[in-house]
Amino acid sequence: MTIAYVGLGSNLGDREATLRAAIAALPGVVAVSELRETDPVGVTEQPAFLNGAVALETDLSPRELLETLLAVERELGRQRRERWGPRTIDLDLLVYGSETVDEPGLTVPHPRLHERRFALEPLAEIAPRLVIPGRGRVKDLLSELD
Ligand code: GSY
Repeated sequence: MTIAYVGLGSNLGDREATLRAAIAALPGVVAVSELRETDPVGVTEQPAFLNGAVALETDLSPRELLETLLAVERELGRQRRERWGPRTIDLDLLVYGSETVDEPGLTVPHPRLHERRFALEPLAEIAPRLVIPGRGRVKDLLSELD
């Protein structure tokens, strides 16, 4: 079994209900962070996000877990339109144990995790001692953002 970390985000519709439904649909959840409202990063002219993170204990491979996340997003009505635009639900595979993966459509750890406060803060809450493979301790990465 591997512990994997998944980032959650929503900035359309009933954000909290959608994120809670996603958490309920994900297999093997062992920890859930607070959900926090965050200003949009990247395209700033869009509604505020609600973000969080969960830890999962899984025997799925990284690719199978990604497919599971995409299936949950589809179930919850995500339509893929603008790449950086508003979305009802976003589930990002952030970390998969100590593994690194670099394949078409799947990069783990998430390639922008180390620069995203909205992803690092909930991760630090549920896994304060987590080391992000190739990047370092989640707490150090957060303090480097200041
Ligand atoms: O995958 C990230 C989606 N996203 C977010 C987000 O989840 N939270 C915040 N605060 N800004 C964001 N910009 C994008 S794209």
